[in-house]
Amino acid sequence: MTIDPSRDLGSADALLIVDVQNDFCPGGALPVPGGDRVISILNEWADAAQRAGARVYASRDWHPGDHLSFQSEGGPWPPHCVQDTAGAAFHPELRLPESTVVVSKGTRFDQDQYSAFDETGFAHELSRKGVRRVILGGLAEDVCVRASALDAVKLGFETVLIRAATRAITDDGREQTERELAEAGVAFT
Ligand code: VGL
Ligand code: ZN
Repeated sequence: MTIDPSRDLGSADALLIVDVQNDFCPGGALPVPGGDRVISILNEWADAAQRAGARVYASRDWHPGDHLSFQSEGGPWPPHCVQDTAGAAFHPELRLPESTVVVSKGTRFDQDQYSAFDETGFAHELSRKGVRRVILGGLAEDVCVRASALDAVKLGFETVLIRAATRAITDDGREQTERELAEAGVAFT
């Protein structure tokens, strides 16, 4: 599937920019290889979305300082995206339209939230705004992009991953994720 962002977007579309935060980019606490390479592409999509009347959402990983997903607490990850730190800020080159709505996740004390839909009310927001198609990109393809895309299809949204605008933590993760997403009904552009 090919979506031309300058022609094919409309008010029933939402662009979801997943976790383009300093900690997931080179130099950050949990860097995704090439993570900053997604930024210029997402900037173009965000511009086009705004011009077309499509909604723009940006999710962020937003953890309490001693989150249970951190290795120090027995979790799988180094400390990252701690609320109100520089690492948790959106990458400075990411240009979000003023109307962008932020979806915070990873705030729960009792379990991690990889998906932007996981107990955030996000699906409700999209439905309320008449959104039928979710177009997404960002970081990391094999973690939070994966979980968000799987939830989006499961919730009945037409779901499209901008393949050039996402990067995985591992090459294996990328392959496995793309196979899984395709099987689930996620389209790629
Ligand atoms: C993520 C690992 C831990 C992500 C969040 O945004 O992909 N990955 N927390
Ligand atoms: Zn996290």
